[in-house]
Amino acid sequence: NFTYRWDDPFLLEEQLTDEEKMVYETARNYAQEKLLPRVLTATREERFDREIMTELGELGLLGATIDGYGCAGVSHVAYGLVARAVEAVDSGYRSAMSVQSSLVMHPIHAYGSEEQREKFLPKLATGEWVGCFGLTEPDAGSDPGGMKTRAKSVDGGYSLSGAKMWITNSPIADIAVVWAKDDDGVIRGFILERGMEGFSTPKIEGKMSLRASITGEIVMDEVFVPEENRLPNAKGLGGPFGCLNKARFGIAWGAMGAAEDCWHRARTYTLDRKQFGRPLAATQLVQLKLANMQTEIALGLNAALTVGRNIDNGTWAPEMVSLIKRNNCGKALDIARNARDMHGGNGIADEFHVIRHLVNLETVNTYEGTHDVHALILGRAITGIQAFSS
Ligand code: TGC
Ligand code: FAD
Repeated sequence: NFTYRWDDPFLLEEQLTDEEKMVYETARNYAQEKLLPRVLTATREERFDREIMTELGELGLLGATIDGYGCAGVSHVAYGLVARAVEAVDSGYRSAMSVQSSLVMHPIHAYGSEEQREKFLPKLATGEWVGCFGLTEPDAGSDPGGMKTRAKSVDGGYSLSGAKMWITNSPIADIAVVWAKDDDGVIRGFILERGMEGFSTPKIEGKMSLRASITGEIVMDEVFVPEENRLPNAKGLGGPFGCLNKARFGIAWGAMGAAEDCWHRARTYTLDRKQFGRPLAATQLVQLKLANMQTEIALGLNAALTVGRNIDNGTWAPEMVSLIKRNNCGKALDIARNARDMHGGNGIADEFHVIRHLVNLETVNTYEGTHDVHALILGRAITGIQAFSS
């Protein structure tokens, strides 16, 4: 009696709670009705529409896993489903959502004082304030421990100097969670606020990927940051990595959302398009490609669901997240490349969407730990030998 569902072969939907289904439907409807219609011009004009943050906030989609402070308090699986729905439209929009949720609100919630939580979280939850996360530097990307930004102790707080590079949302951010080394060389987290003297966030122009997301630098020239803006409970690289675990988990879902969009578009296109007197979808090569896409998406989504359930149950390790971030981003990139190819010449036109997913996924495969860096994280766990440095 059982009917096979080609678009959900392992019945992922039936493994979700009613609340998770509702969150996914809300995010999906919003993404398809409000984000999709503006993504082409935003990409052409290399523009991020600031109001997207307030729209996401109104729907309760920012910092959604946090309990209280105006946040929804839903499961990590629900958070992953939001990433999947939003990234089905554009990885850049998912970036804006995940930076705010996992890289700004999460550290304030996890490492902040009660005063910091009350001051910042409600405004970040509504999208009234936008945040960014400054870890990467011009000379410290995969190796953030090599950062040069310093937080010198001064009367009443710290003086921050240094530069952060490739920072999502920084040009429009009201606050920045910045990681810097203190006088003892220990990495600490600080909340910088727009208007602080010596704090600027120039935009990076000319990106060929993630053009609907705004990216910039964070330049700090002896910025005075009062003691009350230091995150009291973050010490060492574990602070920023604790945030990255959350964001990488969301990316594993998000990349599958982009892959699904490419797969569905490739299916529709090849069913409609006729060459040699029959639909492209009637050829064995095309069916093989569609079957490969389906297989990787089904496996990737179910792996993400498994890790999400583990996170919600407290039985997880960062390596699980590395495995799905690496796999799902790499597989999504392959799927987007194939979908582009299956669209022929039309595949390079933005109105067919697959080329945009493809170039976006180049970034997604690189940020939050590159594909190869996650292989090394897994390799270290498998062998007990770290292969990052000599
Ligand atoms: P390592 O010796 O491995 O660790 C140093 C300390 O950190 C702890 N730690 C973790 N804690 C929690 N979760 C994790 N995933 C952790 N990984 C490490 C570790 O226990 C240790 O703690 P302690 O107390 O003993 O000091 O550090 P390493 O310097 O050898 O690191 C190597 C490596 C490659 C694993 C790491 O540096 C790495 O993951 N590099 C990738 C960098 C990265 O992901 N950058 C992301 C920047 S943010 C971004 O891209 C946002 S894009 C957002 C968007 O737009 O969506
Ligand atoms: P590198 O570390 O220089 O790596 C270059 C190449 O060398 C890669 O292929 C890498 O895999 C390889 N490599 C590095 N080390 C090793 C090794 N030991 N063994 C073998 N191969 C190695 N960062 C933030 O802090 N906040 C943000 O909001 C943010 N947003 C971003 C948005 C965009 C659009 C982009 C492109 C990046 C963003 N990043 C952000 C930065 C991102 O996390 C880094 O680009 C990423 O971590 C890689 O660092 P890198 O660019 O310096 O490359």
